[in-house]
Amino acid sequence: MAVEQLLILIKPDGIKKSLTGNILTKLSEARMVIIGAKAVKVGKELAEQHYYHLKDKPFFGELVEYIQGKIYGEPWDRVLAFVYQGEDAISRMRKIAGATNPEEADPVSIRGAYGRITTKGVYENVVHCSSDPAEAEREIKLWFKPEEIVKNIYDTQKIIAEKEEKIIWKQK
Ligand code: DAT
Ligand code: MG
Repeated sequence: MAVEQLLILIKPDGIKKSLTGNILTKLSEARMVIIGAKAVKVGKELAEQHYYHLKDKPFFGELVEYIQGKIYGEPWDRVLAFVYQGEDAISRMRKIAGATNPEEADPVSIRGAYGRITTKGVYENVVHCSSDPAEAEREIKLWFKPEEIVKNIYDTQKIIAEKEEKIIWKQK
């Protein structure tokens, strides 16, 4: 067994249904550690990059809008992003999350208990869970900056960024 890390997202439907606590409780049964956590308002580019492997599917446009929470609007149009680390983390967390199709997922899994398919055919399956170590690394690097993760999990490099625009807290 190897120590792995993965990206978990609580999708906008999970936030709208006020399931954050329930989801984190279920995930905590796996006894893994959270090494990164934040709320993200998902832009189109991030959404498309996250789901790039599905770009040729007929449901891609709706999937991109769903992860952005467009159908729900303010204040549900965001996701909560987490990086978890633990032994065999990916397969164990995917088991707790359940199958992609919420109608086919184990009823006690997160997706089985809380997911649904909309009349438009969108799988509102409440959480995202990385599928393998390579995807996990790609997704974690897409969603998090090195300094947002409390542990060094991938190699980093230092650069001098000149003329980089940055927003900082206003001085009083
Ligand atoms: P997973 O999220 O279980 O890793 P995936 O990567 O194959 O599954 O697909 C990503 C998301 O796309 C999934 O959470 C829901 C949506 N999706 C997948 N297959 C679908 C389908 N046949 N119809 C509608 N949405 C689908
Ligand atoms: Mg996937």
